Amino acid sequence: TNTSTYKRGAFILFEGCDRTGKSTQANKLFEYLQIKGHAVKFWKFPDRTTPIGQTINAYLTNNQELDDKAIHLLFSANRWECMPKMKNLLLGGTTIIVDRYAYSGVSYSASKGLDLNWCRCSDIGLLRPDVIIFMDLSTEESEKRGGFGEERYEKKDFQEIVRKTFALLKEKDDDDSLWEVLDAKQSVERLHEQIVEISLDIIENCGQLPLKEGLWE
Ligand code: FDM
Ligand code: MG
Repeated sequence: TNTSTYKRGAFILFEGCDRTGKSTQANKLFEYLQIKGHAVKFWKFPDRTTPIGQTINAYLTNNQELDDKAIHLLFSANRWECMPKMKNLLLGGTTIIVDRYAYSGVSYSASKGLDLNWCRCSDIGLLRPDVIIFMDLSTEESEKRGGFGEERYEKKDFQEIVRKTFALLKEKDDDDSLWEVLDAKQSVERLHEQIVEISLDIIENCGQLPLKEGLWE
């Protein structure tokens, strides 16, 4: 029998287009794990609290214009600046639930016409998620959910392209088994049940494995 009690935390990532229920489900999972006594933390990208994040916020709220490549690199830098903290949490046994990451980074930027492989470069080497919970919803359905907001990118035609780019990214991913694609049209409760099952399994099984570094390497 294994007498070791040490377990690292799991890196559970939520990805998908706008209005697919990512934040709702990520928060529900966070509350569930907290109540069950897990050490858990919630992280959202972009992290708008840092100086880089504040520039990203100004861009997203249409208060600042930036070259497509420049803003792409800022989104990426915003992840890199969080790596030391995230790494320490995971090594310390805390599970992190992350709302968006490099997959959004590449999908949104490439959907503007930037080269997909160029877009991946700046995120190579980041921590790897243990699972990607991909909330999949047709753009018609997401639009029905009270409509898109006022931020840059929150437009039906653009979201349509982003959804296709996400699909392409999954198809090209060597780590295809990381992806759990969920039909986001299901009820909040039904989705939550599936996400809890997936997450408990990941938390249980990744604990003894070393931290996964080197995204897309
Ligand atoms: N977004 C998010 C990007 O374009 N690149 C990135 O690297 C990340 C993390 O920012 F439209 C886009 C996706 C979305 C916007 O995200 C803000 P939220 O989750 O809707 O706040
Ligand atoms: Mg949004």
